Amino acid sequence: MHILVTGGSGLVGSHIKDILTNNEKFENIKFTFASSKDCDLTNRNDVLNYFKGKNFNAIIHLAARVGGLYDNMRNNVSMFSENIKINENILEACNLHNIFTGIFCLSSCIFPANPSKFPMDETMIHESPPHPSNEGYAYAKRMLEVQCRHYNKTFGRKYICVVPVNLYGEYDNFTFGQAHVIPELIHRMYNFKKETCDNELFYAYGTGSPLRQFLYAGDFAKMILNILFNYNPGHMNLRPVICCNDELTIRELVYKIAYIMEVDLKKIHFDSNKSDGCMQKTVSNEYYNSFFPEFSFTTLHDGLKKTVDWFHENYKCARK
Ligand code: NAP
Ligand code: GFB
Repeated sequence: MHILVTGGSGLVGSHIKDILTNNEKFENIKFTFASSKDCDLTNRNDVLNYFKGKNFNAIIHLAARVGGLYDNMRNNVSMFSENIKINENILEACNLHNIFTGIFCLSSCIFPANPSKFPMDETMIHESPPHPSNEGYAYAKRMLEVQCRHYNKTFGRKYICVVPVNLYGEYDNFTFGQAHVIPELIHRMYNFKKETCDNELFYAYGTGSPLRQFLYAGDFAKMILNILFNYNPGHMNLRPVICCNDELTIRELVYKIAYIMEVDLKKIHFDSNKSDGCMQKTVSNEYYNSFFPEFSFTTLHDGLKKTVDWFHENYKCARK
């Protein structure tokens, strides 16, 4: 079996690589981890040429133009354009090469901004418009769900959409202005501790009131492999599978990270002039749990500690 992992150099792809390293369960399976250096997935001809002769049997499609709230607010055009091209090119190539099985990534931020109920479940993705801050990314990902559903129906494929909440972990993107909340706070607090004098204050963005669920990327990587190798949709339709963990406010998150990084909590303030984004996007893990009830999640404290330690140890090579 030969599996293509697009987005192989990113946060989730790197965690999948870690799981596979020295893991005899997968020793008879070939994995190809591709990044934009191997093929620009927005370019249809590049993609069709890349697939030629590779004999991929399955795909874990992670590649995407990804960013935090503020990156999305500034770049809705490229978020839509790049992601819609990437997904269309990948699906065309997969179908052309008769790749029967695939895992495709959506995100909990594509759900309705004002849903009929919380927690949201996988049947609600298209219920009403997503949050305006990330319309570009959200609609591109919603089309991925539509495309997968119709490839399954028309060509008998097993393309499964997985829907993680906010992900974080080692190998994340810590770049100011692009990063999601956890890596950006870690990077900002790292600099704050290094560069400021005693009476300076640290400003987290927004009011701190929004609720978020966070999933350690190492857990998500395990979930993807579980679904790819152990999920039997023969018993159920190929509904998207939501992968989530506990929920907390941004304020609670900021204090957790500050505690781990030994930043004085009294110095922490919130800049309410900066957007909060979506106030709540709570989703339910029920469907995933019905398949894998024994799955145990990494606690947020342990996941944050691993990420902070990794950032300190890999500061030179981290994406920042
Ligand atoms: P990431 O760390 O930003 O990595 C993105 C990956 O996509 C990189 O390997 C990148 O390659 C590749 N890529 C981007 N544009 C490309 C292009 N034009 N051609 C080829 N490859 C390209 O992303 P991630 O956090 O691992 O996300 C993985 C998946 O999870 C994505 O589909 C994302 O939408 C989804 N997701 C992420 C989060 C989150 O909080 N991170 C939450 C929900 C869903 P280079 O390294 O060469 O640029
Ligand atoms: O992860 P994040 O940037 O994106 O989180 P979303 C933004 C939330 O964290 C907002 C607060 O409520 C911000 O006010 N926050 C506080 C900060 N301090 C900071 C900081 O230093 N940096 C950042 N970035 N936020 C994204 C979607 O929404 O969710 C994407 O826009 C993506 O499309 C991602 O899917 C998973 O969770 O708001």
